[in-house]
Amino acid sequence: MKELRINKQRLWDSLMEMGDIGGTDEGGCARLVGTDLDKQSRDLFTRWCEAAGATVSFDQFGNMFARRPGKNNDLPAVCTGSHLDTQPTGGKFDGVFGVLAGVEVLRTLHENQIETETAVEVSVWTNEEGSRFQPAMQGSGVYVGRFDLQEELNKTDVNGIRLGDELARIGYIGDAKPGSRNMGAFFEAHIEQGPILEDENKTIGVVRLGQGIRWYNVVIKGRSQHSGTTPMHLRKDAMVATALITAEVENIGNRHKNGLGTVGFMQVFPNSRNVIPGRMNFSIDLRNPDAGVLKTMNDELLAFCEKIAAERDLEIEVDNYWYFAPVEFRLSDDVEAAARELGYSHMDIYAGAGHDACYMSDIMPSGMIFTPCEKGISHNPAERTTPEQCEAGANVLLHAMLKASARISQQHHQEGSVTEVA
Ligand code: HGY
Ligand code: MN
Ligand code: MN
Repeated sequence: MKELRINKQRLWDSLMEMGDIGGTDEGGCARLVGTDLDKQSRDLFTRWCEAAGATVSFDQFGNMFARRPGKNNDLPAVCTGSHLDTQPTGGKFDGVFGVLAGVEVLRTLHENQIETETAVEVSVWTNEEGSRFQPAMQGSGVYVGRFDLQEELNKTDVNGIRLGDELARIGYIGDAKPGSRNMGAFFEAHIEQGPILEDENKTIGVVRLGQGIRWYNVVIKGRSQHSGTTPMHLRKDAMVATALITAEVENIGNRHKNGLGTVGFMQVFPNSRNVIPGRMNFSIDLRNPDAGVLKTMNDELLAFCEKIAAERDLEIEVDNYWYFAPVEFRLSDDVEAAARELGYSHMDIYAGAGHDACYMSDIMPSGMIFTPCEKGISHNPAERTTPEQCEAGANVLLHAMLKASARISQQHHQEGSVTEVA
């Protein structure tokens, strides 16, 4: 088994073929959850997995599972997966590399007629990006019980379209209850989406931790008035308050070690050139690998918004509707051992982006494998990586999964029953 390797060209060709579904002129990909393009990508994933001897099913939230049986199918399966949905101006590799690395594992096992100790599964998680519908990592969050299924199916996009209706329309609402599968280990391969591996000239990132994230919806209510007749000192201008808070989000990010603060989404009402904006809706994204620092950043933000509301006599609602604490990956030693045995340069790293593996860690030991991306650019059509980097990540995934599968089986024979593989 040690000599087993994935097929680099086949993986790369699949990445390019999948990237054509929603492909953009700038070489990126725009494939939002619940769209016809999402359906096409899911259908293609299904065809590929079935051709590799797996059976594909999906649950009530559209999360997909391609299952390849092993020697003992009563044991918890070893799983991998990521997401096929992209940002509106995304690249071809964010999420998709992890899914297709999993498909390449299935193909490699199938063509070499390898019977794994446990079943192997490749999953596709609905709406990881959190762009069209919020929050991010919605599908894995529903699966592990962080979010309520119905509540999330009822989420609507900016046009009032309901996610549940879109998933039904594209034929990806299944019968299975999310969270009902017998899984014992989860790995996710993903491009780093940052510049560190490239900068350190390392091929593999052994991800030890996923950083904490806080997302906010902010609504500022002032008063719409004529821009030509309202003296400056009599205004209740929601836009200026938004600008001050946006600048403070940057200050909060800069003020704290590893602090990150972003305002990425904004709606202006009435959004007319000669009307003082009376209402603003916008997003705030705060991140930090240290839960305590992230809480301090949160407190500073809330205090600043209160100050602006009082000084400018505005109504400011700050809803911290999504939070997840930093998470340690318990299977990172398998990732490191696989990288070392395969002779790939590697280093410890932490995940700046949220990933489905962060939630899967709630219910089973998980691990992540990072591979470099050019200049660390991601969430951008210029997102690039190479066939060799994808090959390395998929080979590490294959061997980390084989290690975990053998360990689950070994534990079973020693202890009689296995619930998870730490
Ligand atoms: O927001 C994130 O970090 C991820 O891309 N959903
Ligand atoms: Mn991703
Ligand atoms: Mn992403």
